[in-house]
Amino acid sequence: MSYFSNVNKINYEGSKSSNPLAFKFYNPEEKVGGKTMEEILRFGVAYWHTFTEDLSDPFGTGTAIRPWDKYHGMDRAKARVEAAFEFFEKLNVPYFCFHDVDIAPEGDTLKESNENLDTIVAMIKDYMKDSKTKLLWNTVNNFSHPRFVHGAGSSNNADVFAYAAAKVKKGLEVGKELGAENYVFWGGREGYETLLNTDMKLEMDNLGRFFHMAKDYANEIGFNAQFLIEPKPKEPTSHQYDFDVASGFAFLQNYDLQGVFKFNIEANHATLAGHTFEHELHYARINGMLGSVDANQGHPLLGWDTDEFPTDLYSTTLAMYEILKNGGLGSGGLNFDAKVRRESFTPEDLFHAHIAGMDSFAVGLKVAQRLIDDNVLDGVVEDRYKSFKNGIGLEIVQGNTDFHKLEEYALGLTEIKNESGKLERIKAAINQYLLTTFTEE
Ligand code: XUL
Ligand code: CO
Repeated sequence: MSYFSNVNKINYEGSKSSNPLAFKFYNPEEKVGGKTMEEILRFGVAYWHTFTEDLSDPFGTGTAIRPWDKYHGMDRAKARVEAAFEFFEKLNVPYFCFHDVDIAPEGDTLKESNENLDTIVAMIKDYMKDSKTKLLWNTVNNFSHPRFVHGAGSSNNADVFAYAAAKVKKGLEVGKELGAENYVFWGGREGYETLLNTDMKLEMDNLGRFFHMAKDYANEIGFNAQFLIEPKPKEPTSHQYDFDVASGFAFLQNYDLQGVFKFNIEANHATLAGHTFEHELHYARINGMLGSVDANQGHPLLGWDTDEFPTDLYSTTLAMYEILKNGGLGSGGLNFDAKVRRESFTPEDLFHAHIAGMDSFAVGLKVAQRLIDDNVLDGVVEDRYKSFKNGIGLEIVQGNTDFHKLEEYALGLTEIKNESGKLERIKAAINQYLLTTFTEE
């Protein structure tokens, strides 16, 4: 049975192709800076947005036409697995990601939910034997069900804390069973609405305990995946505990978890926090904490998590710049935590959307590699900070000075000369690289 019978395998046809079902820029075998695009970009499909999502919004019901929706319950879950592996194969993606409830429906009891999961996980494992597509990461949904109304690991209700722990325990077992390369914790409802009824210290201490127990259990069962925290500033709660990389990093240091986690950075979460995507990637990178990426983009005019497919080439370029400077993503990848718009409801739109995202990151990769090869941004930065290369600047960075010496030096200064930051010149250079990288080929 085929779920995407109108679509053949998506091939690279080059920038002149007018075939909507072909890659124009993503050529998996093409080498960029010594590695293939496939090795660097490590694209992943998000199961929830592609196979579970119905495209409903707060004002309207779902519009998605999905051939597997003619089934119900476990039959639909099984049909989704069949559709998913057909999709992975046709799109030629190396990875996928899921939450527990994306792949298998919850039962009436935890035991029944676990049994449903076992059935679907066994089926996925079977499909993975004949597929090149591997599990980038899995996670559990500890936020949708009404039991998580007050949070999970930060709930005021100890029974819910226990239930959430049991779900993560199962999630770690599933990750091990399917060879997940990472395991993700997104805060979900780990945050609060108002301090008027919240013991923030207890909630954060409990979250710290939760993560330690999760790592202990992963070690116990020999599940070596990289643990990732995915920051998000708001939505669903107004104050999420892992607001951004900086606050997440402080949390990890506070609770002695720095060596256990890296960050999974999502573009739309970065912009919701009032940062750029590249700011979050950079903050994680300079602290050795950049683990993986949820590739999407927010709508510039809307203030919520719109999870659009990434098509902004300026953003993918600056993101790929950070990723290349990081030496790649290690066990991480670029997971499309992105959904087609409500009006893009056909099964083919799922291909168009992923092709757009993959091509956009392929462009970003090639432009970023050229910016690095030609030392465009590094040269600018090096020049801008040259005052710390010798004289008093070198003494400051070497720790050889103090306020007495600095005052003495400052008193001797007759003139302070600053130089231009050359911002417009730099932006023009990036535009030049963006526009010429492909026309010159
Ligand atoms: C929510 C979000 C999640 C995580 C995984 O905004 O990004 O889908 O990626 O739980
Ligand atoms: Co995400």
